[in-house]
Amino acid sequence: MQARVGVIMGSTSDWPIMEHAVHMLERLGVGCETRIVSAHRTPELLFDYAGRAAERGLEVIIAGAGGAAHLPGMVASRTPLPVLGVPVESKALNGLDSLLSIVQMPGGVAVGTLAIGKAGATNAGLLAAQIIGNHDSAVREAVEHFRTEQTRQVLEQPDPRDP
Ligand code: RP5
Repeated sequence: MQARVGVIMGSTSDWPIMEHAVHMLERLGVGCETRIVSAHRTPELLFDYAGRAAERGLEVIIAGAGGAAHLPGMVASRTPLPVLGVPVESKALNGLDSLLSIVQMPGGVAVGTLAIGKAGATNAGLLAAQIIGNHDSAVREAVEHFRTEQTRQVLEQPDPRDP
C-alpha cells in the first residue's frame, strides 16, 4: 500500500508508543511508513526526509519524540505538509518536558500537538486519517465507521460492573 503518512520518531525506544499511531492508520486503511529520524543524532537525515516528504507522496507526517523533543518542530520547518507531534513519556519528567518542547512552537511554523503517550499517538493516527478524509471519501467513511463502532460499544455496555 502506498505510504500516505510518515510516522517518524527520535529513537527505537519511542516505538512502543508510536506503534499506536500505526495501529490506528492500519485500522483505517491508510498506508504509512515508519522511520527513526533523530533531530540531534541524524540531523542531515531529518532535513532530507522532511525536504522530500511531499514530493514522495506523503500527505501528513506524525513525529514522536521525548525529552528535548525538537523533532516535530524541525520537521515542520522543512515541509509544507501538516505535522502532528506526539510527546513521548520521558524517564525524568514523564513527558511533561516532551509536551512543552513540542507544543510551544513560536507563531509562524505550526505543529499540531497531541496528548502525551499512547492516547496522543492513537489520536495522531486518527487525526491524520481525518485530514486525508477531507479529500478521500473511503478514508472519511472508515473514520466515520470507527466512531460509530466506538459509540455502539459504549452504549452496549452501560454498566461498568458488567463483565
Ligand atoms: C529522543 O530522546 C527520543 O525521541 C527519545 O524519546 C529520547 C530518548 O532516546 P533514547 O536515549 O532512548 O534513544 O531523542
